[in-house]
Amino acid sequence: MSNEEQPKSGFNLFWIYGIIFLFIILSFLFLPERKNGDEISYDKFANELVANNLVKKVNIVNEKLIEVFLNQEGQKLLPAEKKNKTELFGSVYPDYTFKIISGEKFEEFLIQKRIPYEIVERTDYFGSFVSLMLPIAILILISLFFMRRIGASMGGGQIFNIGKSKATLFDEENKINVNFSNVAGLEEAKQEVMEVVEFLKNPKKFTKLGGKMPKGVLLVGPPGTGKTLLAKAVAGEAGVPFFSLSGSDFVEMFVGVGAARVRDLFKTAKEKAPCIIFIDEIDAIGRQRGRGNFTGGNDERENTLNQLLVEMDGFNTDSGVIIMAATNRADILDPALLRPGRFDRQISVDRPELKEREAIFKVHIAKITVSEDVDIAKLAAQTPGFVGADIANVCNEAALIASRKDKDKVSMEDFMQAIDRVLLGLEKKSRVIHPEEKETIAYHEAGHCIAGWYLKYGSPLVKVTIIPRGTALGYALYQPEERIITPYHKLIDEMCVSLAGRAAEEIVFNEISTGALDDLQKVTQKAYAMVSYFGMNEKVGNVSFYDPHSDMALTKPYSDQTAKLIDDEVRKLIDYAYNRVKALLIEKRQQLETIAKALLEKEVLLQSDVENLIGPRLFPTAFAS
Ligand code: NHX
Ligand code: ZN
Repeated sequence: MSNEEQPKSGFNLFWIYGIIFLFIILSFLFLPERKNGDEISYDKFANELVANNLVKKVNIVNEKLIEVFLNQEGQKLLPAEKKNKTELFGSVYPDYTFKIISGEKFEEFLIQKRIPYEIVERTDYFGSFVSLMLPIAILILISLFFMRRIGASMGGGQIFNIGKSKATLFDEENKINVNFSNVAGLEEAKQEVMEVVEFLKNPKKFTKLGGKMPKGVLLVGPPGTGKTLLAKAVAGEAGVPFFSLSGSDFVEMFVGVGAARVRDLFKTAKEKAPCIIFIDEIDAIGRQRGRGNFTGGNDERENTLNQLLVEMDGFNTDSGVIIMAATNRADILDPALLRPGRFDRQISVDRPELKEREAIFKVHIAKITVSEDVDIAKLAAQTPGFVGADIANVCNEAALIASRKDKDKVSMEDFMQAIDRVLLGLEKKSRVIHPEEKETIAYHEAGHCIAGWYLKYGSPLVKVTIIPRGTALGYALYQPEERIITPYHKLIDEMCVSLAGRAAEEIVFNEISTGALDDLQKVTQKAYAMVSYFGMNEKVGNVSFYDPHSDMALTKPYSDQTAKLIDDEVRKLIDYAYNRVKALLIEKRQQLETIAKALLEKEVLLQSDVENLIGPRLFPTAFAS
């Protein structure tokens, strides 16, 4: 209950400050006026009061304010409610006041009229107090406001929590209900982390013989492959507390906070041992020190990293704390993190392969109602390159698509649509496209289709369509092969296929368009990779300038001549591919027309439709899944 009261009291305090502040302002505005008599004009003073001899005396206050005290004659003329109100706390209040510009001139006037006067120097204690306190009060309020904001952003109402770690703790009360049976596909990774589970369950078995267990396990793999899930499953299997946080949680705008949080995290973890600390996205703090640090403003991150290294050195292996961390780029991590005694185990969590995708599909499909026609093997084959998160997304989309159609089961067709959706974005059937543009699009896509069909290393076509989807107005979808290395000739053929859209536009309309942007980007990237990464150019030679650390734009690891050579060779390569595919399309003009016309008519052509239109593909598809 106490943690419920805390923010409340802070809230009240805030309001009390606000009320005091408001009170000061209000009293500043209203109190002085009540003390003084009604304000009159100089004209009334001179022509009515003085002329009729009603003034007893006046005070000249600070040379700018005149306080008028009436004699008994004058008092009689006052309205009833103003009479005899002059005594309050022993002080005499004036009946009238008015302001003047020059005290001296006025004195002359008074002497001339024989009116007694008194020169009063009055310090406005209240006013000066307010003008002194006002800026201070504003400052206090502003800082209070910001501190509350910062405090809130750190999950607590208090500023003092700033050095506390932000880890979420899963333990007996806040249970993890994930174990290895929930993790599909990552068979090898599971095997490796099993060792960690064994250790956490029974540390003595391993330390008895003097062996040391890993302190840190680094899970490396692309986003969405299930690194967090795997770490959770380890904790779930071992039945130990699990601290989960992200590398960016350490990073704050205040100096020293990151390091303090690391210290706090390890202190709390040791109290809960045996346990697992899981740091997601560790690259946020673990990036190599002293690199790309032009501004010099990254000291705070380095301090945090240093503290992490110190803490990992500091506790011995049988303290029972195991750190797991996840990153999608192990190559940019500071080497110090990967030394023995720190993250000395690396487990790669790769994109799932065919069989693994099948297993992942099985896990997700178990949660939805599917019809009998759903072929999990085919789904897995249709989704190369998908990670666990993508597959989860596909299954969810499929269920949503089926519900939208008021079906009671999710069918294979829904899954296929969901795959397109996840791969390419929303279909935009309602987009209005001019018939002339539609024709350009059809020939562009037909070009891609024909090139892939007649080039030896083209990938098998899945479908070609001119229905816009996502950012694309049309697309030819290929079945990527499950290959690990790519031969030179396949890269060339792929470039030709990408350039075929533009080539078709040029051949048919003798005009090119902006639509080829994506295709050209792909081709340029591929060509530069071939020449400067993969040593696939004779003149540049068998060299690779591949460096995952550097941002190429700033530090080119080669001379200007080499840069020029690379640029020239890339151009030659792209020109070659373009001319080659152009020649091919001219040769296959007949088939190009057939496909384009069919596309304009039917909008979508599947592989079988293309086969019926222009005959089967001559080359066997290698690596078909
Ligand atoms: C556009 N997109 O954004 C339209 C919607 C050649 C039939 N203008 O290669 O969709 O044209 O094989 C600024 C200027 C993207 C931003 C021009 C963003 C051009 C896809 C390219 C099909 N299929 N291209 C393809 C496609 C396009 C694009 C742009 C831009 C088209 C082509 C985009
Ligand atoms: Zn294209």
